[in-house]
Amino acid sequence: MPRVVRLAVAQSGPIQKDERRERVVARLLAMLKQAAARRCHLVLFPELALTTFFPRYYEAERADMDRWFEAEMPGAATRVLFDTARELGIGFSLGFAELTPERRHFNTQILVDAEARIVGRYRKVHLPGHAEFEPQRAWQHLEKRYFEPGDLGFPVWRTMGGVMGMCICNDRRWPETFRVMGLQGVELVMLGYNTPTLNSMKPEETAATRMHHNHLCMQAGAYQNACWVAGCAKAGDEDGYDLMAGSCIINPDGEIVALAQTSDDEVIFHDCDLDACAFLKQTTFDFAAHRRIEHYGLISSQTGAVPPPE
Ligand code: CDV
Repeated sequence: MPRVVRLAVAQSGPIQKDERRERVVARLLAMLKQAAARRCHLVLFPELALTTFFPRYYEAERADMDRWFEAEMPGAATRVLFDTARELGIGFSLGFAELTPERRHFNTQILVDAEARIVGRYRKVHLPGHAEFEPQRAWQHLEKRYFEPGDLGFPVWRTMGGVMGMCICNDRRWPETFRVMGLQGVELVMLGYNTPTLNSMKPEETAATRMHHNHLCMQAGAYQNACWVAGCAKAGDEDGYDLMAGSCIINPDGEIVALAQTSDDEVIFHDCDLDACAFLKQTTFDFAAHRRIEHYGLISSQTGAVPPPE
């Protein structure tokens, strides 16, 4: 029997600063129901799916940003998502800003099974941007101010018929992200993203080039680790700042098999045959047969590049 996960990627359109959680959750619910009507097993929502992309705003007092965080999951506003998913028998993966009981702040994504149990939790490891206000930027990206780096590594979970992993936005640009999950036999990696359409430090970089980077790194991650990859954008104009769309599902050959056409709420679907990972995992990317770890030491012993002396 093939192991087919019918996957929905529920791209979000923009969320404005004053949009209440309840209204956002209603939008997510509408997409969850669309996916259930198409008999999907699993729906992927974006990074920080419940709020506007608040790290673009500077706040001198960090605690004043706690209103963007969820101290409970599910909480009052999100419980309906869990209850409805359980009734419909559909799993989902959701990104949100997590405030722990110890008052730690993480950019988090969870994996929820068809019984509405949280079976996986990932906390973003690669936090882009900066911690202080930087006037030279066209807009701010203060993830390093409001979050601490994830403390859970890149785990994978055997659930919903396959081996599932997650990462978040900037993580997709780092081959290490996918390889650590590849080394655990991952078959489907789900990630959400909030990526500005333009570069705050390089105005001449085109939106097309940035979309190319977006897809390039996810396609490479899929192929080089022989797994499915799904990327879910929060897209469109948030408070005058445009986020790219381009949500997609990528097969283990690195090919895009489903692609969002709009910059708004939009659900795309694909039947992901997890057994399609096996061929490359057993041949070109049979890690046990071909990897040469005696030459990879620098990857985990050094962060910055050190060119040879002049
Ligand atoms: N949310 C993100 O992590 N965004 C980054 C941007 C700032 C480059 C990304 O890698 O898409």
